[in-house]
Parts: sequence; C-alpha cells; structure tokens
Amino acid sequence: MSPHAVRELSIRDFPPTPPVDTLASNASAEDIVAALARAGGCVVKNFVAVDTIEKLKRDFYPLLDAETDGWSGSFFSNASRRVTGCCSKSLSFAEEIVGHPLWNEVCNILLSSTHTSYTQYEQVTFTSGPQICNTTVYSILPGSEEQALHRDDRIHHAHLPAAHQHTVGRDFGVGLFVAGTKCTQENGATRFIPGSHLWDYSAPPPKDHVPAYAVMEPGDAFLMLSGCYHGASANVTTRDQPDNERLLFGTFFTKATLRQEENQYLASDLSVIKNYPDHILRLMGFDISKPFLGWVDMASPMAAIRKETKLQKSSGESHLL
Ligand SMILES: O=C(O)CCC(=O)C(=O)O
Ligand SMILES: [Fe+2]
Repeated sequence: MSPHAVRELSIRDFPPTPPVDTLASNASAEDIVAALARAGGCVVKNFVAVDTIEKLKRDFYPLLDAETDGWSGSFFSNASRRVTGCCSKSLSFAEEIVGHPLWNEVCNILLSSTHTSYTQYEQVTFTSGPQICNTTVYSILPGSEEQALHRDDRIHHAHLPAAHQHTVGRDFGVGLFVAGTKCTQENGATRFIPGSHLWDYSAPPPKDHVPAYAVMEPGDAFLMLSGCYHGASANVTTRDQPDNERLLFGTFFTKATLRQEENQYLASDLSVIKNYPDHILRLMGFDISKPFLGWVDMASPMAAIRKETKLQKSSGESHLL
C-alpha cells in the first residue's frame, strides 16, 4: 500500500447515527425543522388526507400509464415511471402538495434568506423566500433496481465541510415525498443515511452504512434535507403480491435566489396556470425574488402570464424591490 493511499471510511468514522423521528400530523413546523436538523429526514403521519391521495391518483395514473419513454440513463431504474411538470397537470398537486401550509412553513424557515447591502448611502434589506425546485410523481414497480445514493443539492454545486450541528440557512433545498401507496422496504421505500447531511461532502457514503427507510402509509410524508445521502430502494416484490407498487408525490423546494432544477416556465402549461392562485404561482417561481430577480418587461412574470397591460401591472420599481 502506498503511504498516501486513502483508507476506506467506515460508519464508525462518523458521529453516532441519530434516531429518525415519526411525527403526528399536528406537529408544528418548528418540531419538523428540529427533527430534520437532527437526522436530515423525518416522517409525518397523515400529512395529506386520503381523499386527496385518491384525487391525485385519478389525475396521475393516466399520465403514468402513458409513460412509454423509459429511462436510458443509470439514475432511475427501467422498472420505474415518472411524471414531471406536475403543477399544471393537477390543481390538486399544486394546491395540496406544493401549497401544503405546513410544508410551506417548514420551507419558509429553512430556505428564506435576508440580505443587506447599500444603494449608495442607504442601507437596504431584502428577504427572499422558497420556491419549487422540481415536481415529480414516482412510481416504482416490481423489479425496479436500487437507486444509487446521492445528495440532491449537488445540482447547486453544494460542497460543505463537516458540521457538528445543523444551522438554519445552510440548506440548498428540502424535499417532500407524500406516499400514494404503502411504502415498504420491499417495494422500494426511499432509504437514507440519518445524519449524513452534516458529513464532509468530500467523502462518499461508507460502504457499511445502515440506512433508514421511509416506511409509510398512503397520505404520510417523508421530508428530507437535500444534503442527506438517499436513494430509492429496489422493489423486490412480484406482480402477484399486494402492495407491489411504490408511488410518491414528490416536490423539492429551493431558495428563490437559485436556479430551479425543473424549468417551471417551460414545464408548465401557461394557459392553465395563469388562473392558479397567486400564492401557488409565487411558489412556482412566477414572482420576483427581491431585489430584481426574474422580471419580465420590468414587472412580475405573473403579470406577463396573465397578459396584464402596462397599466394593470403594479407600477414602478418598488414592485421589483
Ligand atoms: O424515488 C425515490 O425514493 C427517491 C428519488 C430521488 O432521490 C431523486 O429523484 O432524486
Ligand atoms: Fe434524490
């Protein structure tokens, strides 16, 4: 062995694995943030009503069934199907997943940023909130292979040193996966390494890691910081077994100062979403991140998609600041 050979890391080289919390649906946003800060992921029971899950299935099964493209890369298994661009495909998805009030509160805490600078001699402060990073419905069928462990914040070139504890502001994103079916270790539940959001980003996951599994009933949700190592598990069930499909309604949010992974302006049918409520359009990124980020014709993109005239647009620079 050369004197400079790097020793393979073991889970014993990392701090003890934190426990993963399962919270009740009346948990506060602060409780959820505390659970995420500790383990990087947590489950919230009954996050979405079962009636809503039925509506979402009615909206998305025809689209999943029409998915014929498959996936030619290695990131997703061939025995999995996905629908993206979900907001304009389903108002229920937009309002009850993306616009879920408790989810929005968690993201407001973790992904808002405040910035102070000078305009000549005047000190000015701007706050920018969270926005959608991507939207995906994931169906994993029998025979689906295990997805490689990864950190989702690599899309923003995140590279962080090890930290003893989580601090608000360090995350590039947060993910929400709402169970559409039972999610079990056998049918492909998302697996993740608790605590890995605080590890040095230079290191790969240790081979002897012990994952936690986001085991859920329909309507439960798994929330996860984007710095946590995770991936879908293999679906080792067979077609004649019950609960052989793992279905998740997923969205990631990021800071509105960062580029969205899924381009909402092109992924969305504008003739549909122009009638969506303002708060949903804001979360989709059809808003100004103050100061000045995202304008069209010096006004909010929301005015552009609603084809408002110059007079109807809230006037002046103040709208952009
Ligand atoms: O399907 C899953 O459980 C995880 C999917 C995922 O990690 C991704 O798409 O980035
Ligand atoms: Fe991922």
